[in-house]
Amino acid sequence: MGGGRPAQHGPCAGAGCGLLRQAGEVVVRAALLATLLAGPALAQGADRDCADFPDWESAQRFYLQNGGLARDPHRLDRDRDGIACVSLPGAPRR
Ligand SMILES: [Ca+2]
Repeated sequence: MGGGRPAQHGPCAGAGCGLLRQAGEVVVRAALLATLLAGPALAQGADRDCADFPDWESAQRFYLQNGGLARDPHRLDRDRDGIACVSLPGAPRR
């Protein structure tokens, strides 16, 4: 018996097989790229930005409903002063 290494005598030994494998890699890379590009777009439904709110009050309400300063999963309060989206109309002046 010749050990546990089976010889590689498949039908895919010529240049045509190499091309086929190359095409397969391109498809895999394209799919990977599509996933990377689609990722942020898909996440847009979940993540909210200040630009998603018509005014400061609705942004602030959403921010407080989502944990406020303690959590702020949407990063609406970047400077962490408890006031979300100061750039929106209706935001309190400091
Ligand atoms: Ca703030």
